[in-house]
Amino acid sequence: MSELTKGHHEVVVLGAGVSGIYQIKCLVERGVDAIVLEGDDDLGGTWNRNRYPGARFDSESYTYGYAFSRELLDEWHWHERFSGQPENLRYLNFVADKFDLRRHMVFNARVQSMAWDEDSRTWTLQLQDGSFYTARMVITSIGPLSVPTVPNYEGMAEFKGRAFHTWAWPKEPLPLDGLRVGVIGTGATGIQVIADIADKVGQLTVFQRRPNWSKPLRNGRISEEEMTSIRARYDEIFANCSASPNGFEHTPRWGFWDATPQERRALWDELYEQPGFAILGCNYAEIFFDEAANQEMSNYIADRIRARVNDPEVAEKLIPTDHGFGLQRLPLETNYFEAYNRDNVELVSLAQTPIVRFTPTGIETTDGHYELDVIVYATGFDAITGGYDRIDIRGVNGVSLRDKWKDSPSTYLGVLCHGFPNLFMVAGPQSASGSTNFPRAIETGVNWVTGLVSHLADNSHTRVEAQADAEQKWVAEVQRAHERMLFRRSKGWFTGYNSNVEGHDDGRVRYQAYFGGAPRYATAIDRAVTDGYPALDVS
Ligand code: NA7
Repeated sequence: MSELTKGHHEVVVLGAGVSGIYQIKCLVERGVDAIVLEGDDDLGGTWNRNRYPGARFDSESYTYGYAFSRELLDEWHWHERFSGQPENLRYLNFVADKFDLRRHMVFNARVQSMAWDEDSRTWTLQLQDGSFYTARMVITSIGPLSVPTVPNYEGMAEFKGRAFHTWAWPKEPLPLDGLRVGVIGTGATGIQVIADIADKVGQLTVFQRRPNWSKPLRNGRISEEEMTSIRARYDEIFANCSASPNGFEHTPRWGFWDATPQERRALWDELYEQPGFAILGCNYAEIFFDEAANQEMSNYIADRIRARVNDPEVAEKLIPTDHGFGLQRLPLETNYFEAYNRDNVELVSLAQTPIVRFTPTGIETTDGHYELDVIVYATGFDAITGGYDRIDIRGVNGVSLRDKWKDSPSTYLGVLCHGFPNLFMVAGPQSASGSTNFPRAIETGVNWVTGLVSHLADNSHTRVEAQADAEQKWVAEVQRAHERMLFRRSKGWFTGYNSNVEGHDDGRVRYQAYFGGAPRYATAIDRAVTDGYPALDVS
């Protein structure tokens, strides 16, 4: 072994976020020789990085937490229905400490390349510091939203104030009172941060390229008593989540056209008051498939926005016209629209007055110059495939995964990839995780991968690879599920559109996530096991 070789393990897990924490727990409790390599200096992934004000779940906390341990469910008290970043990170640390998982994690260990060696049937992973690990198997739990993207405007480097992406919000306290803050981006992140800081800054300027639909989150505290009744209901909660297409406790209904307009409105009035994604999950399913149904729903939400924003011109700027309600990732908000009623908040529509350049003191649009002390990029991520593209992954015969996925990813069940033996993806492209309540899909994925690792060990196999035609069939299923839904025409990270990533901005769809629903996905991956993994070549 050279001194740069750090060691060999049966399994190396990449990433110590929500997926990696559960994955390493499953492996070590089965006695597998495994470690986690984490690029950051601590565990937590998304919840370690996204420290911007307002960062919180928009899944109900008790549906986001892990389901795997009764003891954990009994011990942990969620204090808010939609818990915030500090508590979420405390939770992940609590889990890691409870199961003594930290000792299996190596921090500041960012993998920059990995190559498959057919003779030894191992992966060699090279870290940024030049050191190496080797592993029989690699499990990637690198997160679907772990590569932030910033715009590329002229003069950005000249700006003299502070500028950072929401994902890199400083760890130390950052007082904003009295400061002139600009936020670029109005996705789920921008909407959370804007609503949170509007009353804390001197002046807030929001640079909006496209508006997003949004509705109230309806957060609230969870008392001891409520938590006791949630604990008593956990089995039911997780069963409900498993049965629903999007992994929440919501049951969709059909019958849009059987109801009268008044009945539809009455339902929407009720759903608008409900917390979380009920407005998607309990709505008429027709709104996702039928343009006229979606238009009526969109008109309803547009009226809600108009009723909340005092200035009618500002209200119109906040109402999307290029996509219908629920046809992009729906952000949830708390007093977001009311923020625009404040005297210290200004909305700049980049569709009407685009950014020309950054200057040392702010941002210049075609309409004028905005003096700023701080610029916040809430400009999103190279979603789902970005984490994979950042690692030079070479499979059989040195083929590059980045090249294979150049136009669109292709996987078997979102877990394996033909030409890349012994590489398993948790919450990977074309799994259900991108389109459902994330941790629910993660647990399904981790359990499946753990089962396969055990199966290989039990049968003394050292190599597994998905067959090419099985992969093609899964890609066809991913495309089928995608094409039947109205959002197939929307921009945004669901469809792989990202103006800040070269090659992802040309309007072509990248089939990045599986939209067939959590139950259908679970059936597909369960069947692979009960049929004895017929689509996998093992030896
Ligand atoms: P999103 O949803 O991808 O939103 C990014 C926002 O930034 C969106 O409003 C973009 O406008 C805007 N954007 C991106 N690039 C630019 C440039 N160059 N100029 C101006 N505006 C720009 O990312 P989020 O972080 O909000 O959410 C990602 C997920 O994280 C979210 O779904 C949660 O699950 C957590 P556009 O709409 O593209 O015109």
